[in-house]
Amino acid sequence: MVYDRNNIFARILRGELPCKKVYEDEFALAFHDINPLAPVHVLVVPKGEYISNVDFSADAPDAQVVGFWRAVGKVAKQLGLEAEGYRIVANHGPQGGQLVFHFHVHIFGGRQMSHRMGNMPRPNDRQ
Ligand code: DGP
Repeated sequence: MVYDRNNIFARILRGELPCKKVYEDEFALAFHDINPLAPVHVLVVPKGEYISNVDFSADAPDAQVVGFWRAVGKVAKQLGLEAEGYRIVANHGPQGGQLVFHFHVHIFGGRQMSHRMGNMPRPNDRQ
């Protein structure tokens, strides 16, 4: 698969599409998910052309990997989620349910998360 420079998150990173930004530094941009699945649902995307964790973890320079994951931690802290807790998720590929093919981490918070993380989809779940 080739990275599509016109995917939605690439366009948000270039400022061509709006987002509700919560954090930005040289390594990452974080913004609210357009379809929140929890009271707090924020996406953190690296600055760079990575499709998923597959190429990000294999190919990104060390400084980018470190900077990105530090940004994820900073965002969760900034959102006030550390005390009560939060969940981070990154989907890869069709069976992972990935919809946008620019690597991103979901941060979920503000409610109790289910322990059934690997459950089968229900009929009315989005595909
Ligand atoms: P994933 O399945 O991990 O690829 O999740 C993609 C997420 O991106 C999904 O939760 C909805 C969100 N999303 C899709 N389009 C937009 C958009 O234009 N703006 C924002 N803020 N989020 C979007």
